[in-house]
Amino acid sequence: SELEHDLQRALETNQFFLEFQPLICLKTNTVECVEALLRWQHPVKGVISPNEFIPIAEESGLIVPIGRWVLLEACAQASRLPEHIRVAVNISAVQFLHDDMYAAVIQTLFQTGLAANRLELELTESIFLDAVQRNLETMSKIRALGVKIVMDDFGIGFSSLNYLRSFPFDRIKIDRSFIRDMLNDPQAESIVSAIMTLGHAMSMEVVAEGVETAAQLDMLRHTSCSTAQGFLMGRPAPLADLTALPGMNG
Ligand code: G
Ligand code: G
Ligand code: MN
Ligand code: NA
Repeated sequence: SELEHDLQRALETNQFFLEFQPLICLKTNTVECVEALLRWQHPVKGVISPNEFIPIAEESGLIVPIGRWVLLEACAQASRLPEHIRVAVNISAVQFLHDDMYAAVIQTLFQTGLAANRLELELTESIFLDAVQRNLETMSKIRALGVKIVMDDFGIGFSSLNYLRSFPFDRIKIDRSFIRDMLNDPQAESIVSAIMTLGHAMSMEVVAEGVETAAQLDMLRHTSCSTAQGFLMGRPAPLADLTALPGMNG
C-alpha cells in the first residue's frame, strides 16, 4: 500500500518523533514515570496516529526497526531526566516475537547509559497468543536485568489470568475503558475493584489509565491504586513541555 511505502522511508528521513505522557504517583502526587508514545510526521498527511500505522508496521516487519528506534530514542531522552523518573516503552507483541528483545534492551541500556531499573516495557495481553513459552522466558530474562515488565490495557484482550500466575508482572495498567465508566457503571466499577484486589494479592502495582476527571482521580485515591495516568494530569507532549510538572526537576 501507499502508506506502507511511505512508512519504509519514514525511519531514514527522520519522520518519527516521540511524545511523553506523565504517570503520577498517588502517594506523592509527583511524576514517577513518563510513557513514550510514537508519532509519525508524514510529509503530506501531517501527524499520523500509531493506531493507523503500527498495524501496517507489524504486517510488513517494519515494526522491528521502528520499535528499536523508539526504545533507543525513549531511553536516550529519559537518561537526561532526574534519576527517580522512569520511562515506559510500548512493545508490540509482533516486535517481541520477531526481534531479539533481550539483546535490544541490553544494547539500548549500554548505548544510553540508562539504569535498567529506570526502564519499563509495556506489553499487551497479545503477548500470550503466540510462542508463549519463549515470550515468558524472554520476559524473565529482561526482568532479571532490573527492567519492569508491565501489562498494558489489562482487561480487554486475550484472557491472561492463568499467565499472571506463572508470570506476575511488576505492574498492570487497567484499560481506560473501565476507568471511563467506573463512576456510572457498577459493573465497570466492580471490574476495577477486582483488578485492584488481584494486583494486591499478586504484589503487582496497579495503574489507572485514561483518568480524565477530578471525580475519577478522587475515587482512585480511595483505592490501592498506586499510579494514575490520563488527560487530567497531562496529555502526551514533547518531553520539554513536561518539565514544569512536580518531580520533573529533581
Ligand atoms: O498515543 P496514542 O493514543 O495515539 O496511541 C495509540 C496506540 O498506539 C496505543 O495503543 C499505544 O499503546 C500505541 N503506541 C503508541 N506508541 C507506540 C510505540 O512506540 N510502539 C507500539 N508498539 N505501540 C505504540
Ligand atoms: O494503549 P496505551 O495505553 O499504550 O495507549 C496510550 C494512549 O492512550 C496515549 O497515547 C493517549 O493518547 C491515550 N490516552 C492517555 N490518556 C488518555 C485519557 O485520559 N483519555 C483518552 N481518551 N485517551 C488517553
Ligand atoms: Mn501503553
Ligand atoms: Na494502555
